[in-house]
Amino acid sequence: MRTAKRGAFIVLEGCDRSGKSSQSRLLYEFLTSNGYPAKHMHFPSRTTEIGSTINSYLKNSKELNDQVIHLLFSANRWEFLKEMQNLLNTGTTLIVDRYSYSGVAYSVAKGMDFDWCMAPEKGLLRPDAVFYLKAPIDYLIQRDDFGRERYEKKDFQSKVANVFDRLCEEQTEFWHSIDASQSEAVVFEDIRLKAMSVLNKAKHKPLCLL
Ligand code: T5A
Ligand code: NA
Repeated sequence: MRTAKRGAFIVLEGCDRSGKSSQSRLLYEFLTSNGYPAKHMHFPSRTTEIGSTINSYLKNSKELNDQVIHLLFSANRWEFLKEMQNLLNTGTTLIVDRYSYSGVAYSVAKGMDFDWCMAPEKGLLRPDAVFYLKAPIDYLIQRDDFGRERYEKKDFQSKVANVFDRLCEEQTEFWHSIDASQSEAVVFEDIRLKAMSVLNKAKHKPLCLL
């Protein structure tokens, strides 16, 4: 049976200030200006009720226990599952700034169990590619505004990086490490080339679940 060509599901991950928002915006703009249907998304999506609770937590104006905030971050992704599925199946490429891997990395960095953290992500869509923006923490903490939100502390970010490193080593078939300490333009060139290859391959592959 012939199926319509689907869009690609591309995720950008990395520590705080690694450039995910800048690079995902550049990629989205590049794709749309070259005629590829695309949508730019960001997790947490602070626009829903769950997202607004997450926002209060990140801004340190609300306290929640570690399990509760973990499940809220995950629930926030579940809120968008149907929409993401529909967009991908109708040919739109999704450029997503953070996803389940941030959910796992930040909670595991607190000392929580990896499998427990991954469990609520099961059944969400699996990305075609994860671009992991990696740079030394000492370098990232010098970027603008570092330290404003809850998790922006050097020791904690090092633990987060260890989890991302582990995920990247274990899932080499779809994780791509990107040197995020280069200039914005050089980082983007790397991402753009990799993204075009992912777009071409995704057309012929079924969507999978985590
Ligand atoms: N979180 C998130 C969880 O704990 N669980 C979850 O499930 C999820 C989804 C908020 C927090 O939530 C946690 C992780 C986070 O701690 P967020 O809303 O994505 O997550 O955080 P933001 O504050 O929006 O974004 P980040 O701090 O992660 O920054 P970005 O998006 O990585 O970086 P960006 O592009 O905004 O750039 C940061 C600064 O660096 C400069 C930019 O101009 C900017 O000033 N910059 C560069 N400078 C030099 N060279 C380059 N190549 C540069 N690229 C960017
Ligand atoms: Na941040």
